[in-house]
Amino acid sequence: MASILDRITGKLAAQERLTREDALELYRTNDLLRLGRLANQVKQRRWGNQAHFVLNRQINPSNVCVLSCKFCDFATKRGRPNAYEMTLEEVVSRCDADLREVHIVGGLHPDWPWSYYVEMLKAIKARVPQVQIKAFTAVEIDFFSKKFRLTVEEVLTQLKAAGLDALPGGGAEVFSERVRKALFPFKLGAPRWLEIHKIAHRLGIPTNSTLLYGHIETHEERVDHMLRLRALQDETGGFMSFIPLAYQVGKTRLVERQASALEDLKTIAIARLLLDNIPHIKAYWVTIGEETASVALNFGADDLDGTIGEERIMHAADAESPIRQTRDRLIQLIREARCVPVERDALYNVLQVFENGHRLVAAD
Ligand code: V47
Repeated sequence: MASILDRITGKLAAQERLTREDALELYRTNDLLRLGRLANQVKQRRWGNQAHFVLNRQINPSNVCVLSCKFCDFATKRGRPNAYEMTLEEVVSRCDADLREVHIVGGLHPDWPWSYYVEMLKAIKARVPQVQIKAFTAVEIDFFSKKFRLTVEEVLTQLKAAGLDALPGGGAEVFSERVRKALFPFKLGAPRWLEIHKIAHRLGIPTNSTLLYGHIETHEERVDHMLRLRALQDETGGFMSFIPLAYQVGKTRLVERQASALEDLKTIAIARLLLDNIPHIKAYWVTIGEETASVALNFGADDLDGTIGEERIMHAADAESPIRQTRDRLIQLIREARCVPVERDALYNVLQVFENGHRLVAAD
């Protein structure tokens, strides 16, 4: 009898779409290397040997949040010793001219006015006009809409006019009502997260997508999550990338230990095979570590994210990756994976290709 991997090989050759059952069977396979090879073939067809990275910096303006999600070590309440709030000047001062992307996400702050967010984007664009701004998850957009009595369209239109280039993929967690009720009952659910991304796509704002895995979710819930993203992408085509985020145990300790490298690689490979309409699969080194991220470049991933600069959400949960990662280190990791480093911007425009130690292509 043909193995699942024989069957999937046939399906890929015939350009047939993978089903829910296919993906679940792939999670059950022990043949990790053959699964990785299949996913890598799909990656190669799209991107050849190239692997992307971006010079970026994360800015988390405040960890004060009205929510208390059970997986999150980052959020806190005002007045607690670890609470912090950045002024606009503090946010803007972190935007260096050599960056290509700033990635801004924060807690749902109970008191900040709408003008704080709009002025933040305007001030960043005034200081570093060439830096693209990827800011505010669907959770924040939903919060702004309710708090400031604006429609989602109005929120996004005003942010876009102020300088927003893209939305990050955070806040999706797992699209399972069971998991939502158990871990983040006061956070928006799947229909609203998907609706906000759909509106963003309609307004010409590209977005990313994520999955938080390695806690109490099942393989079925992971696969269903990916299939809902695939269905929306069929409608809009607005997702740039999918980023599986490995849950960091930290102090929330929903499980004893982080998902294994084997689970990380399987999830990345299955995502590449199932999400046939999402261009990029990101191996986010902050959560899975540099080594697994580098291996993942031969298991379906084509992107390592970026230099990050200063990341607080995962590091609040004790992520072990070093907090600063230089461009040279990313290039080295990509080369060790026998891939060609490609520097991109937030929207995946190619800026430079580093072939054989040399820069080959420079964008205008
Ligand atoms: O939504 C929170 C997750 C997300 C933990 O769009 C945790 O390019 C693991 O979405 N362990 C925010 N994950 C980060 C995010 C992201 C990261 C990198 C790139 C992009 C992109 C988006 O972080 C949250 C939540 O799902 N998160 N706590 C934790 N303990």
